[in-house]
Amino acid sequence: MKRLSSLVVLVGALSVFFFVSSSFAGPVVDSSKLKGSTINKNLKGVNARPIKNIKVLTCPDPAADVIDFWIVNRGTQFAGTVEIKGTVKNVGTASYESRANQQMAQLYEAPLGGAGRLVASQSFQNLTAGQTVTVSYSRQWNASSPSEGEFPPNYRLLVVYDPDISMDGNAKNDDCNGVNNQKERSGADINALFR
Ligand SMILES: [Ca+2]
Ligand SMILES: [Ca+2]
Repeated sequence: MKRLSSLVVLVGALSVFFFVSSSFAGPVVDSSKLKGSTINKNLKGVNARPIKNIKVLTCPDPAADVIDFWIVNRGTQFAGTVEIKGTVKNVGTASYESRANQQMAQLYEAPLGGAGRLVASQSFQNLTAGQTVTVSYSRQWNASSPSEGEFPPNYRLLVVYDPDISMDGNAKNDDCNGVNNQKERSGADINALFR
């Protein structure tokens, strides 16, 4: 009985196979009209195997996600108080879990051709996947001045870690992608807000 049922399954599987094969065998479309397209004959001889053992990498990945600018208070047409806000986001698929004082979001202001100076920082500790932490800085801005209007500074957002973070015995605070820990945006975009 067991053999019989196996046979039935086998015959069933074979008929599905032949049905599927035959339904692909016929000319579904006129291939001569499909210039440059992938057509059935191109797939002959392709040794398709099922993909096995796909592992999705789950790891915490705090990243310098975005720098936003806006006018807080417009004094005159071209001047006022502006806010520069950096957002650090855990763009990874796992929670970032750490101890206090091991990580920080930093915002730098760098005048054209000059050295950057730290204008704001915000420490954080844990970030679930998708969670954000922000760092903000407000200042006066004059879009018609040489130092801001003509040669606006650059803003740089950084995710900064304690130097020992990869050796502290806690894998949950090991950022799996160091490439996205820095973001830059020109203050020229602040001038654009005043136009
Ligand atoms: Ca660690
Ligand atoms: Ca990162």
